[in-house]
Amino acid sequence: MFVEKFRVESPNVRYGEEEIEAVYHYETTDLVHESRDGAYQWIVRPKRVRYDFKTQTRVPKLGVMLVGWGGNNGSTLTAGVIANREGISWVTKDKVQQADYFGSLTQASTIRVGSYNGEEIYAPFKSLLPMVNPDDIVFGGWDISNMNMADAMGRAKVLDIDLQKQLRPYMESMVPLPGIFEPDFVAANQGARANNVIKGTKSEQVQQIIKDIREFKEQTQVDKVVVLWTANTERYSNVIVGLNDTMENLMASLEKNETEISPSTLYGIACVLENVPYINGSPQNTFVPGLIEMAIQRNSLIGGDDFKSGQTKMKSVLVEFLVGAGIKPTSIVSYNHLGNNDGMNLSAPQTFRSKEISKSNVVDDMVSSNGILYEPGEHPDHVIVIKYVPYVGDSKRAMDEYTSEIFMGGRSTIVLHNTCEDSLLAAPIILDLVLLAELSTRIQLKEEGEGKFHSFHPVSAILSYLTKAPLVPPSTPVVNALAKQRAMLENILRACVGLAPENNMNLEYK
Ligand code: NAI
Ligand code: DG6
Repeated sequence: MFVEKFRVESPNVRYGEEEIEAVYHYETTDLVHESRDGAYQWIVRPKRVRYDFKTQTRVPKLGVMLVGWGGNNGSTLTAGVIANREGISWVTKDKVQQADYFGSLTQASTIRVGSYNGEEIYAPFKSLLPMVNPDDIVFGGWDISNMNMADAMGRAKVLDIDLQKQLRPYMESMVPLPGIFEPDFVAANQGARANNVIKGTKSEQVQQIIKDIREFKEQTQVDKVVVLWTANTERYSNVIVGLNDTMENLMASLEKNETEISPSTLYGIACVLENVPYINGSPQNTFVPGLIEMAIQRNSLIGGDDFKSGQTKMKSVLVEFLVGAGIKPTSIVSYNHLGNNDGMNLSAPQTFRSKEISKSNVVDDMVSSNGILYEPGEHPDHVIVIKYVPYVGDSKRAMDEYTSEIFMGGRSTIVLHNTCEDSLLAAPIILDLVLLAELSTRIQLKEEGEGKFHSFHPVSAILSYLTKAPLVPPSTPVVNALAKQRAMLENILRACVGLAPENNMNLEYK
């Protein structure tokens, strides 16, 4: 059964005018490795830690500034939100289609709130805590191409033409601000697009981005801004001692106009200086150590890397299932071909390499979780291939072959073929990233014994479900398994209203 909303009644929860306050008992374990009777053994000690959470209930008017606004993802997301806001429907060859938010975790998925008369009761994910309604987001941003958003939507060739015609009047006057461009960081084939660029030194470019954010806030009268990179995949920047390894060195390099600071890092510096959340939807190492240090010092939210849309989501589900079932994946081969501008940019070896890295690491935690199947250091063969095939446009083809060892030396091979519309998968993920980033800045917590409330760690691991290579605070384990990532996010939001984590035990029926 489905309910639209619910409210928790408990001595541990108080819904106030300004805040929801909750006391939550975190059940966890302490592990000790100690010598007893001459032999080392692991001791596990269950422990219970009290946490207090408070969540501001006033939902701000949110501005979202996209870097690469005029690209396929940026134009598709903007169009999709306007279509939802205006209640637009359009005619396809099959039916009259209504605008929706399918593919968004916050807008189109549910959580289980309990059972009633033997029936499971579900409510929208977004009903857990007050969240920004995506229809109310004000969009803006930068692009190195000066095309207005209506034409950009046409260039992307993603949305049905009847829908595009209805959206044009809303989007024609939206024009991206000039962006920071450095040809060396992207494929040479992207240069032809760059007719809208910020001139000057790197330091001046950062100042311009800060000015743009302030002016956007002023003009749109939004309360908060989130900035998200959905521009071209860049090559990795070199991490060099003295250049970008510490905050101090990064800022000194900025003043020296060092060429190795990438555009995505420059936008990041501007956002951190301005205390505006900044999320990286592409695979490159935007968050060099110096920028991470700076975000931590200034307590400014950063999140990334690389939207997790199709193939990688499937991979993190499938490999978790196989390894969790005691089956040993030994070879994983993933092919993609696509024909959009992203595909064209990825046809250069250095940008492909960034994507290869973020697509390759996603099975590491699952493999290392099972010492019965894998020797220390052993890893399945894992190959990533991406080819540019202009004709298929945004309709990406993803083909995967998983070979595994099963009982008694047997082999099992699973082959998947997915035809998917790349930007229609990515747009709702962008929405979730900005909505959850905004929400997480309204949550404060304190652990038993801590005097003061504080915000979540600025390196936002709670966004992991949405990214291929989750950026996590230093010395934090990276979790790629999709079900665990979703459970982490859902359970943290449940804790904010004093609800126990979803444990699926159903003991009341046992
Ligand atoms: P796109 O190529 O259509 O759009 C990128 C836009 O960024 C272009 O309009 C370009 O002019 C602009 N741009 C390039 N450099 C810029 C800069 N320095 N400053 C401002 N604007 C700049 O690409 P698409 O399909 O929208 O993808 C965007 C990014 O998202 C890519 O890096 C892609 O790898 C990543 N991504 C996409 C996924 C998907 O399913 N669509 C999934 C995972 C990641
Ligand atoms: C080719 O892989 C193009 C990419 O930008 C992908 O579309 C994107 O990284 C999505 O990857 P995945 O693995 O999440 O489907």
